[in-house]
Amino acid sequence: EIFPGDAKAWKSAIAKNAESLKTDVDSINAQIVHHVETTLARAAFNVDEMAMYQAAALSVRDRLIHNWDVTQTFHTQARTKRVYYFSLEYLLGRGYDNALLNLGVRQPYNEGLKGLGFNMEDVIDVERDMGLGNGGLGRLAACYLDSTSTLDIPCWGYTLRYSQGIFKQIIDSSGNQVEVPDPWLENQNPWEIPRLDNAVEIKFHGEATPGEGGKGPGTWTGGLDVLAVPYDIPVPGYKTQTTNNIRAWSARGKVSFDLAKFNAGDYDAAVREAEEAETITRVLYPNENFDKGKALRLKQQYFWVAASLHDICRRFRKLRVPWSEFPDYNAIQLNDTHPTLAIPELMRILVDEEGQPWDEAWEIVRRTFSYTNHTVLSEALEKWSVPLVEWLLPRHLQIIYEINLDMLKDVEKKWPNDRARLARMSLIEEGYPKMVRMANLAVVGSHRVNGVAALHSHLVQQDLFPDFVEYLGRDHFGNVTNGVTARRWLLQCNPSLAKLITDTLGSDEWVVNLDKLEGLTKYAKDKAFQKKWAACKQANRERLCDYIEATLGLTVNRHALIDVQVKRIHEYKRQFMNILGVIFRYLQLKKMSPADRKRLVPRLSVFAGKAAPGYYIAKLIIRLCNAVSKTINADKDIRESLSVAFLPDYSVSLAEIIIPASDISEHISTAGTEASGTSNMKFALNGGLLLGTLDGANIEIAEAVGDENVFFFGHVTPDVPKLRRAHHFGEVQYPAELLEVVDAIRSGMFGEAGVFEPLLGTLFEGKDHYLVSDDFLSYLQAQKMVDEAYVDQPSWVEKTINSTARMGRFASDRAVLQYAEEIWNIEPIKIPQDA
Ligand code: B1H
Repeated sequence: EIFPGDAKAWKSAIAKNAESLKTDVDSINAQIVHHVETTLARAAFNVDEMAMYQAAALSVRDRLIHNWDVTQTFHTQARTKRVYYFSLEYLLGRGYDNALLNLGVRQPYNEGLKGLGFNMEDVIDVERDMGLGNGGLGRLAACYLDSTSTLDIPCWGYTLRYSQGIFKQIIDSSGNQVEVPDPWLENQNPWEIPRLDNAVEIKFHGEATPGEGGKGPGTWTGGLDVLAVPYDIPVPGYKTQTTNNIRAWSARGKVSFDLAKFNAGDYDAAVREAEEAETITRVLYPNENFDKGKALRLKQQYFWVAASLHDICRRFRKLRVPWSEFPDYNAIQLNDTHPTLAIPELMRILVDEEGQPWDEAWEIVRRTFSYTNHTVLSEALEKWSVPLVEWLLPRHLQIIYEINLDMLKDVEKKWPNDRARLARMSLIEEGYPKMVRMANLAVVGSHRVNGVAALHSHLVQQDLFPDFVEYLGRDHFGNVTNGVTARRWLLQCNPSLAKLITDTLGSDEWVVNLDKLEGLTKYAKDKAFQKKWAACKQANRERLCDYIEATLGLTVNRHALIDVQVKRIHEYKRQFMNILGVIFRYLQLKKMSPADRKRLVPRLSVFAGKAAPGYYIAKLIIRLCNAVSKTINADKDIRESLSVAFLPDYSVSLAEIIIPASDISEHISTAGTEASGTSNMKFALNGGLLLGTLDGANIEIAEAVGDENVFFFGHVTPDVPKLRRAHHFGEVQYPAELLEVVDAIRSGMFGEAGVFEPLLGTLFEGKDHYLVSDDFLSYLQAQKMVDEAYVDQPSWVEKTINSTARMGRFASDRAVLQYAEEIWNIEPIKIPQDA
């Protein structure tokens, strides 16, 4: 019954076809040439690097699709539970090198390409990043999918297929950020499989009626229909056949079906409507840690969760088991509040369409969902205006009100006459207009809420949801500290160090069991090993210096200590403090004699990161970095001792060059503001030391690698409120060092001074919300300690070895296993050989 027609014919054809997946060099080349000649329709003389990349990538895609098919068929037939990771962002970066490594075919591809006249690195370099995310949150989702596949945990990611991912950043001649669109699909994308036949209809607007007594089945009719077309991106695990899936929805207008309008002769109106539908997935919102409350964003969110739930429910119905068993087959992780509409949407499906009683439906919903909070910044907490929700999703608003009523009744029973508590907990915030609090909805609609680092999870419970902790109990809340995949963030981005580690440990097991790195500690003092370790760092340093020279035309001291801060530009992340520190160092150097200067550790300060297009102060920070770099890099007296590079267009692939080269990386957010951070983990894993505040995962990293191997400074979270109060009441002493730097900027040392006034203004008159002035001195002291420690190279290298060796617990494999055990209730399942 599996094969239509002759089973023998099928089996023999399948076996023949499997030969095209052989991994010897000749077979691989034959596959590549097959795609050159047929898919690309080109002749050998007409193959450039782009064409070679495309043909090679298509041959890799064939392998991925094969594994994908086997995986999905097996999971379906075994009726396994699946995890669905709902994330509006997947910052995947490039796919080619990663797939080769995970499939274990990098070596033969390398040789094969050489034979065909191409260099692997050059071919890798023509691939565009899949930039479907802003920063940490989107990259975390990508790391987690890599881990689910590697760990053989059945999992699908659900997201949107934006025509325009994160913008490309250009720096103009004044040092300003300019945003240009990134048409990432222009050269076609070999990593996606269109499933045009699996499109889903999504409805907006229309009329809704509530069910009887509020909890009965309601109705929702009329309105605008849009098509959601799925594109599947296979996610290979490392040396396993398990290949999970990211399903990305693309919006399509329904014009071809709109016969009524055609018949009425209103052709262009029909086309316009379709065009409008397509705007839903036109662009990724480029804000990070900020909620702008745009209607189109709400449309994106509903379009995405409705299509995804439709898919999941369709699959569930085929199992022919009662709806009460839905949570036994499906676990849905909400990556921040962006997919929270999935909660009322699943209620709507269960109550209105499947006739489930409300209370049972609510039980199913809560057992299915869990919610990860990624920020405590109030400006990032999502709230949607009630009139907007009512206009776009009238039935969902009714359902939200019903959920709210139920909850408030319950709270009233537990804490009678506590009006303030009801107001705080309500899913609806009073005001003009009223607002739906998505975080509150996500908390009550889930069985588990987690933060992303120990400190952050504590703040989530203490500051964000204290009432819900009392109401739902401590066990409703927890922590899963973030992690990163060692496949991309060591094996792939740092091949020389990866090889040294494998050779030293005598095995590459660390790639899937990062705790094995611990074995390196016993070589930390070994002179010969230290030498090899330092040589890897130097090679990576040179690679970054080459890149800087090629992109900025800037020649730098190739033995300088590389001090890096790369991440989204935000006031809370305090790149401002970093560049003020750079200016301070410059002023010091200017005061020194040439001989004294020579004695100081030379520095290269590297910045990179995008600012949200509408974030004026963040853009001024970028401008200041560029202005400072211009002055310093042009100063011949200083050149050997200090240079500054702002690298444009930070991305996953740029991170892969920068991270392995760093000696020091800065994670210097105001205490209590950075939920976790994940690049801190990548830097430490690659033998870089952290310069940081006691914030996010920094704290746990220090615990793991040892206090002696990090440089920490600054105030701690409990200090923050009283420091802010002091600013408010004008009771602050500004350190002379800071005022000296501010004066230097105002003097015009870095070009036209006036333009930076709004930025400098954030330091004074009660506006220093992120406490730059309070932490500046201890920041400078920490930088001094870095200089002093670096002079003793053997001890420095020992620190970096120990740091890498103790980073095992920051593997995304550990994090995903924790989710699987504590939240998803799902177990790994290996795909059998004969599947
Ligand atoms: C993080 C976001 C975020 N937290 C809103 N919150 C967005 C919020 O488009 N939006 O509306 C986009 C992103 N991103 C980051 O998540 C935290 O700041 C990091 O500290 C953390 O490491 C990362 C992953 O947990």
